[in-house]
Amino acid sequence: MAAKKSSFDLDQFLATRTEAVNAALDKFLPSEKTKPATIHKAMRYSLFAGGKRMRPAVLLAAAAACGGTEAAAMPLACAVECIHTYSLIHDDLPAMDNDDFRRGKPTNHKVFGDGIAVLAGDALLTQAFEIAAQAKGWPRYSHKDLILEIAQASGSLQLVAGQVADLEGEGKKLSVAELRYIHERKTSALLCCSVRLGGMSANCTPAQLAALTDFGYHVGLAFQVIDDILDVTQTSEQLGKTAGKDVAVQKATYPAIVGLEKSRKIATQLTDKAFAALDIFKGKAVALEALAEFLLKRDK
Ligand code: GRG
Repeated sequence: MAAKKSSFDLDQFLATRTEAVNAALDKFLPSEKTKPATIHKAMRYSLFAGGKRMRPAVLLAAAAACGGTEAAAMPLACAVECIHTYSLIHDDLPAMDNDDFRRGKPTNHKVFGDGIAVLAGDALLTQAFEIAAQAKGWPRYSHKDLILEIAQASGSLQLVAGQVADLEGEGKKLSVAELRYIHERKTSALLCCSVRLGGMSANCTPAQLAALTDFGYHVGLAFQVIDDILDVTQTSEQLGKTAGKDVAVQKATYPAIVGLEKSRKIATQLTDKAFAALDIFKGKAVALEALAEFLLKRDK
């Protein structure tokens, strides 16, 4: 299945939310001229390099599904994008994936050098918590809950754990279960955290939070399966990053383990599970639904 026909204007949603997130990030971050200028230039270089802003988008869409406001959700949307950008800068370093292109531009370390790129990632990670601390607390979710949510998703049990397993898995034949472990942590954890934070910013009910968790988990897994497929089927120009890298470094991926056709089927099944999780919103989660479909059908 995985085709929910709705009249929701996702292009308009993404364009307006991306503009709003960019404007908010611009306000939260020190200007390029703030001393030491090099680090602020490097942080802004990757942050404003043209990412798809999917984590802020799902966060804002989850807030809307729970009747929240964009203003309340915005600091959290900016925080998750800072964490995501930090992870990409570090992922691209010579000591990790050693990539030259990201978001259609030379990678951070190619422009600023390895040392500044490490520091730009570190500073964005820290910046995320500074921004999140500026979100207001809600009756059901205190500042402590919000900070814990972000710290746990990006720490050594989730995002970093996924990256460790990914690095250690290179050149090895992994099982589907081992690959799932990597995807849950490397990709799904931060996407799921984003969706949950959107709900929390709207003071969502525990039942809504459980549904958002279910949605975020499955959309996050589908996102990485599609990412693996695109690595094989698209060009570097289309992706804005080096295509075919997974095969080159013998990375375990769904296409490598189960083939392209089965991988597409798995991504569709995961997206269907994500759609099913939204039933309790009774039509109020149209933006989330449209995003899940968009992520499944994306070509970059
Ligand atoms: C702690 C040294 C240190 C490093 C951490 C955790 C980590 C580095 C890296 C993991 C990052 C990673 C590559 C995760 C995979 C998730 C993924 C598919 C990212 C691409 O996301 P998109 O397509 O990118 O949303 P854009 O550029 O559009 O934002």
